[in-house]
Amino acid sequence: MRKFIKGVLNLREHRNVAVTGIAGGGKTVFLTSLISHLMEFGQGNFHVGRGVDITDFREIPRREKWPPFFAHSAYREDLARGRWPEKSTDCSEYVCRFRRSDWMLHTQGMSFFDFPGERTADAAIAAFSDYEQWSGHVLSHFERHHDYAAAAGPYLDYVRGHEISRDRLLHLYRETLAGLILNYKPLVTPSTFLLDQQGVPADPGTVQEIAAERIAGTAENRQFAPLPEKVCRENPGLAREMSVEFRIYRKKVALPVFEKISRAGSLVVLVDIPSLLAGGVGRYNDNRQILLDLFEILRPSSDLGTLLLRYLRFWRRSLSRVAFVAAKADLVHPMDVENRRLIGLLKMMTRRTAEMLPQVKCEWFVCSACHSTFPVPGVRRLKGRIARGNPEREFKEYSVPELPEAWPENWAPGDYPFFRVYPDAPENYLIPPRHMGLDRVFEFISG
Ligand SMILES: Nc1nc2c(ncn2[C@@H]2O[C@H](COP(=O)(O)OP(=O)(O)OP(=O)(O)O)[C@@H](O)[C@H]2O)c(=O)[nH]1
Ligand SMILES: [Mg+2]
Repeated sequence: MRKFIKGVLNLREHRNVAVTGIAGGGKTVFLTSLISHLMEFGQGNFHVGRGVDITDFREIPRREKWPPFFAHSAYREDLARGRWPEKSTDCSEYVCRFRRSDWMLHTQGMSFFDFPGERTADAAIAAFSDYEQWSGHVLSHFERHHDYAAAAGPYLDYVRGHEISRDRLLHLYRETLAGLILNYKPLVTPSTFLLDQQGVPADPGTVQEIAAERIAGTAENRQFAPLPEKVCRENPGLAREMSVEFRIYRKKVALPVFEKISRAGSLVVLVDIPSLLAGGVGRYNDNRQILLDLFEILRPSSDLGTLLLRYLRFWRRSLSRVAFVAAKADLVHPMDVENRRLIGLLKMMTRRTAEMLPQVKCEWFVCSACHSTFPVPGVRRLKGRIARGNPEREFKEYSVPELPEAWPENWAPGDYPFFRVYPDAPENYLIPPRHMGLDRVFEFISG
């Protein structure tokens, strides 16, 4: 009814969409392919509703300076040339408008927000406005998971001691973060340690080299680390200093990203299940914790929600839909899509997260935004331009592991060897990349 009235009054409908997921999860490729399909509607196997037509697609220039423009045509060119877009080093947004034949007189506007996945690790910094609460949250995550012992053990031992020096504390915390990076654990926070504010990532190296190179904050003299309550009580000066740096970081780096996400009407949560299986249980636990932290922000009563309500007069909870998406589904054998193992693993991992927002409509999808493999029928093998040992980038057949029916209790990196492939996209821009399930996700997030 509301849409009909809007249609008769020729009002415009605008939907803000935020695409989230850890670094390398597929956000930029997802958006590049989706925008190509909307732009060249009808040229790719992309269907909306019952024969809905999308016409008059227009890119809308951005008025605001931040975030910068999402460079769709450059990323589309990358795919056409057989390479993946570069990893994102800054936030960006794409705004467009188009007509839908199922919406009588009005047009649909959509904004798509993309950002560097490293920043998802700062969700807890946005969720907790209080430094000690944040400290407790991060330290308990380290303490809860035995596979953190190696990376965080020395730090946890140090903060259990009595003599705490600022420089030693920050040094040991930087070594902890360096250890997480080397173990492919995405929960590196503050995330500027991994990707700084200029978008420069950490160089490869030893724990000591990375810890010496990088900073845990916004500047050399603006660093912070989590402290247990007892240490805060015994070292009030140090705790005060850490709390000040925490708040500066929260304002400068974390809140701009998460404010944008929490203003979205639709959220796409990309989960890269092949890389979680390939990366081991630690990577899975981290990704899950990051999702829980992110949804903590989106809870009506969260600190951020209350903050936004207080400071942004016009702000109101606008999130109405969340699409959980098992991305890069073309890296899994279609047998494990048909037998619903892939979507099963996605639902198991995200069910609790979805329950945190009972007022929001959630759906689960399997998707490959740039489908770059072909199945070998009857056997668990795929054909693709496998990235390993294939300088000519030829199509090769290779084996893929069977998906487990449920998440195993424990597994190590390498137990599920999934491989990266080069993109297989038309060089002709008129024809969007091959996809699977992208149109279903679009239908849901634009609904
Ligand atoms: N096979 C396949 N690989 C994909 C697909 N989408 C992404 N990838 C792979 O995932 C990598 C990361 O994709 P991006 O879209 O850059 O990931 P992102 O989430 O934007 O990463 P950050 O910018 O680092 O946060 C790519 O370089 C590809 O190797 C897909 O649909 N199919
Ligand atoms: Mg990206």
